[in-house]
Amino acid sequence: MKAVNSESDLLVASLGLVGGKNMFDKTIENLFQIKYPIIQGGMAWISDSSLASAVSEAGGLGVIAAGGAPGEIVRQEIIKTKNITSNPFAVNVMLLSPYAEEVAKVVVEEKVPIVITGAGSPEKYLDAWHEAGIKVVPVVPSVLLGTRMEKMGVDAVIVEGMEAGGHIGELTTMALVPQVVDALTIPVIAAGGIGDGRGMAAAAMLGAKGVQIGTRFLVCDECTVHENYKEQVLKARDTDTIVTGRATGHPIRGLKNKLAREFVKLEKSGASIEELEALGTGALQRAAREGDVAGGALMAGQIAGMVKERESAKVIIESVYKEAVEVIKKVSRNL
Ligand code: TUI
Repeated sequence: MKAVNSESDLLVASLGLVGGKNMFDKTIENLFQIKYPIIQGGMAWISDSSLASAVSEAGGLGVIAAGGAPGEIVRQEIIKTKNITSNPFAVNVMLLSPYAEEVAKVVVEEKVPIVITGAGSPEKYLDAWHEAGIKVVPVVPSVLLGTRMEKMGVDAVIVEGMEAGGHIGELTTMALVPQVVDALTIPVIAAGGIGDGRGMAAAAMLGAKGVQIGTRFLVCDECTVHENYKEQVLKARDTDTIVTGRATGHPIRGLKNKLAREFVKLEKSGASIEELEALGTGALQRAAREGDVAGGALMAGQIAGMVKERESAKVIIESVYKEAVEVIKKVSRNL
């Protein structure tokens, strides 16, 4: 930390506003060659070339989610994205996928500039990806995993709190981000519970160099998720998400619906992991592509309650950034 000379310097320093120590030092913009340090969440069955290219065109980092898709499907999405935008974009490789290995090869062949990994460690692919010039950014839910990833040589980490939608860890963004920031020297990107400029400003205060936003992009104009899914997110209140699957070791946050209630009931009755997993299989696809909002899995984060508008990806990115700068200025004026 820089020398602190007065009480007001101390306040400014504690707010993370000292040059080179906060989100606005352009670390992430330089690392990814993007205009805004806003990364779109890689949502399985949802984040395709349409959403990713719109976000990248608008100056954020668009992300194609490989989810559980085969390598050739992911390749098609990569090719479509390259045809729409010449800006950098990323592929999110979900490491629990049976196709993770082939997707890992496709991203090298297609010269994808950035790979984000979820639900595991990217260790076995790291050397091949780095040799191909790919920046590797794992999502981590704890200090221990963050430390392990830094030692492994990854380029940055996305620290995801349990406010996020989908597969989550146990800690909140507020508690987790500063602890990982303290433990690591590589850039930290905050995720989970961030949906507007206030959330982005808060993440900057915690020491994050960028943010990842999923749920708000889910309802945006360029997102091809089923209309019924969008309507459920737009209708959601603050208390409308629930975590299921703690018993299977794969806790998932999503909107409360018939499937989630059945899942919780089965979990409470001590059902086997196999039985629970059978109920979850194909559920996200059913909701995201077929619009089955009762029997499908409506994965979404806790900020669903404040997502009330359909906007373009460009409007979302520009307004989140502008609001973050405004609230930071407003708070610092009162010091
Ligand atoms: O991956 C996510 N969110 C997801 S993946 C997904 S698709 C899915 N479908 C069914 C079952 C499971 C997933 C929906 N949402 N977020 C990133 C994330 N990564 N959250 C937590 C983690 C994580 C967990 C364990 C990262 C690393 C990790 O490492 C364990 C190890 O192998 O050491």
